[in-house]
Amino acid sequence: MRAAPAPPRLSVPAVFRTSDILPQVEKALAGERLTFEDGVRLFQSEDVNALGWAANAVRERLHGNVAYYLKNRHINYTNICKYDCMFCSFYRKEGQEGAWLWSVDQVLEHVAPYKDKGLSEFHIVGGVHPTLPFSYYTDMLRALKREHPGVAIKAFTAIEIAYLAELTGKSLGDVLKELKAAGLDMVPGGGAEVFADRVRYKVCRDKADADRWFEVHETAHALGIPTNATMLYGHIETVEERVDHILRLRDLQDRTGGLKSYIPLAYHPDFNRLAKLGAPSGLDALRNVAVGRLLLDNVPHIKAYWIMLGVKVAQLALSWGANDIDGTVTWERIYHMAGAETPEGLTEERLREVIREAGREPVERDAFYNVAGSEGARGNPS
Ligand code: V47
Repeated sequence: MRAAPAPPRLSVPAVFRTSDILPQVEKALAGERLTFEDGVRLFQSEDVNALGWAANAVRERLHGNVAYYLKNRHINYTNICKYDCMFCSFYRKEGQEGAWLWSVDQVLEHVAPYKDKGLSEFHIVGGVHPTLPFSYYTDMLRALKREHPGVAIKAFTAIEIAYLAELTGKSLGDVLKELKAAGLDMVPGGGAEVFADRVRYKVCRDKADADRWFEVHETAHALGIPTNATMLYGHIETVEERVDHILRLRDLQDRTGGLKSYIPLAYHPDFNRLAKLGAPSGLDALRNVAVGRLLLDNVPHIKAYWIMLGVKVAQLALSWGANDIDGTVTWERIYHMAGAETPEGLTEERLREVIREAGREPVERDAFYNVAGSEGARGNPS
């Protein structure tokens, strides 16, 4: 039998041959791992065209013209939080105006209209509630699995999970095992913020530190629970701190292989204590997507979360390294309470159109990035 032809070798277009990031672009094209210094250079370069071209070349080598989306629903079950992170507009204290906490029945009511509608995923994130018992979390998972057996549950950031270990006195492994037995399928990427101690001390000093965030994700991976990872950029972090953050994620992935996607999150400045900093630019959003793609050579999916980027920047990001746009969502609170002007959800038809308008081929996936309807896919794709 004849061997499959080797993939075509890409070469750098003439227009980029004088770029200050030519060495980094060439390394990325050759599949060589980029260093910390390379990452800093990529963030600092003015040559955004070369950066975007390189990230897109790597993206297309991995994923061709496909852009993934999924049918999902967000469940923000409470915004009551024992922490008060400076960038957050979502949290309230118990009894404060605008605070909410849903009972398990209210959670079920919230998603009841979507039963048997072909959803693939529930995305569940809340504040770190100071008085809820552990049984609330396991009851919620069990009830959702009972009512929606085909829907994968991606729930609770590492910060919520670290708190549950503190609350119960159990190990992270035991907490995660119990959550998994109750229905947890995946852990979302939130709570990562920026890993550098300097940043965390200034903007979110009370919650779990970077080491603990990694412990949660590493423990989840060891138990067969895949996770995502985020970085909240565009506030007080330096370029070096961004690169350090991304490379710590790359190290984690080398150890475990459990990360499904990386999601750079743009800081939204309305109604929180960092508001005077303003929002990062659309260009910075694209740069973060592209550098993420180039540095994270071992993470398969880079997500342009349309809720946070806005539909138009998310469309551009699909040609700057991203291969996923997230989902239909419906009723998202974390970004909308921080001034996001995107709709709170999109229909599947519109999401497919958004991807097509960006010149990409929409492909529905399940929570684990299996093509919906394919063998091995979970959820109930319609
Ligand atoms: O951890 C909070 C961020 C995160 C603001 O795993 C803010 O698929 C910007 O984790 N401006 C939660 N960001 C969201 C999250 C997420 C989102 C999309 C997909 C996935 C996934 C996970 O939101 C928090 C924090 O980093 N955040 N406030 C703000 N004002």
